[in-house]
Amino acid sequence: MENVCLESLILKLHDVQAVKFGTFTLKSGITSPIYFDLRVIVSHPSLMNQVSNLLYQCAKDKGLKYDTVCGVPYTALPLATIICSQHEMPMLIRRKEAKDYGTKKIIEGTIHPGDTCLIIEDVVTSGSSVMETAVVLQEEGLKVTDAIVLMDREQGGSSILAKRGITLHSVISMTKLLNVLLQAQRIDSFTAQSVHMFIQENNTCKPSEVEKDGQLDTKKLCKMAELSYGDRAKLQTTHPLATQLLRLMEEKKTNLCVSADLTSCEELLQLADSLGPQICVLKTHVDVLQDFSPAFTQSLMDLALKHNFLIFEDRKFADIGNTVKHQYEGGLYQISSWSHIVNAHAVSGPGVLKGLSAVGNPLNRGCLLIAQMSSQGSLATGDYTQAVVKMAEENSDFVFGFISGSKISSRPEFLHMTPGVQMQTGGDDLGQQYSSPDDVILNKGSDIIIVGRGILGASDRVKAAADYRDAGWNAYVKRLDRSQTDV
Ligand code: S5P
Repeated sequence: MENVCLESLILKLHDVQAVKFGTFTLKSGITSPIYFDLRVIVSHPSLMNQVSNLLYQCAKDKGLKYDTVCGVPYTALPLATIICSQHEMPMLIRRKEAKDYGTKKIIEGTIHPGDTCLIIEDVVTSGSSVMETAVVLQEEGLKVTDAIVLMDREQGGSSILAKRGITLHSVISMTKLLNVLLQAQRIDSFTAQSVHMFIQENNTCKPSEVEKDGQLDTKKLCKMAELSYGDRAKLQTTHPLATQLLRLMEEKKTNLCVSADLTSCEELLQLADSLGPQICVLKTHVDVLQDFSPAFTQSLMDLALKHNFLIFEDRKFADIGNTVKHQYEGGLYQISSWSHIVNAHAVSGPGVLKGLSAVGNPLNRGCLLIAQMSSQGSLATGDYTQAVVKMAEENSDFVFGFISGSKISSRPEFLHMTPGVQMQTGGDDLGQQYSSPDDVILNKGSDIIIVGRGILGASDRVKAAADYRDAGWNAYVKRLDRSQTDV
């Protein structure tokens, strides 16, 4: 196949946004740095022709012999149509659902049992869609031995299909796609690397794991390995503070962080004592306390020990290294002496972490980088968020996670903590935006919900905290269950 032809196709696919880079939450809840939406190409006729020609050419180059063609619904359907029309070949259409009236047929077209049918598909991840189509065709007596796909995400689909006797041929490999876009400076090497890493880490479709009674279990086709909090605590790469946190979350069965935004030390300590058993982290804004004293921090540390939670001073450091070092260690609050966790903006560059870690590392403290914010119009999005992830990876001796709206790193050693959480979604009149615990944990793949006014504003704070704790934990359990059954 002509290399030039492939390169121009890859660039055109990028032009029309059939391939996108950023932070995308997949159906499985997993966050991916790359997303394919080949459906858009139906609006670009010359691209449709080019893709169809390449698919046809691929089958020809491989010397495939077939009698009929079937496109996996829906995107590959028009592609198969073009191929069959241009080369005057018979085609079959697979319905997604059998008609509930009339013939109840699931395959449209004239079926000649014993004929060989070539399957056409746009993108393959686990191979489950190709397999579903193959099974339907085989049930009608057709032979299916090969499938041609435009893009193979290289996440195990081809080995799954091979197990079933179907050879997958791809026009574009992930490696080729990334190389062409990198060379054309459409993406930078960091993006290419993070996609490579994501593919490697999520290549969990192992044929041996999806066999049941010698048969492939389609339900378990693509097990997106989701580790429990407890298992993540055991990883060698996990920061010691994150290990401690993950362990206590597993033990106490809570992923709730209460944001104790109160102005009186006594009230805050009472809150910490009453909610202590329900929470994994207590977050403070120590500078809003009217009566701060060093004795308060000692009492708070005692309560953290008593109830086994961590303290997180939400200081959001954002200055040059030398300044944040002093802000963290000294001044009125001496934050480093009592707060296990702090957070920082990445806007000033890695120097902020150098300054903070010089103080925090000897004390076994850890830091969260602010990668996204819950407030309306936040500038922490897209490339900025990606750069924050990179900075975290490069400073993982001190950084163990993120403040973010969703899971933004696929590395299981990083923790994601999400603020802007309430049962009642919506917002306040100063730009805060709320998501539900279910949405944050189950759909967005975050690890910890941070709840302030959702609990503080309730008439019974203990009961409200119990409700948030249940909601957060149930969503996590659901997510784990789902990862065992996702295709
Ligand atoms: O993006 C952010 C980051 C943080 S740390 N959005 C936030 O709301 N926060 C903090 O989370 C905020 O400073 C406040 O302490 C808490 C949210 O409080 P709530 O009352 O709106 O739940």
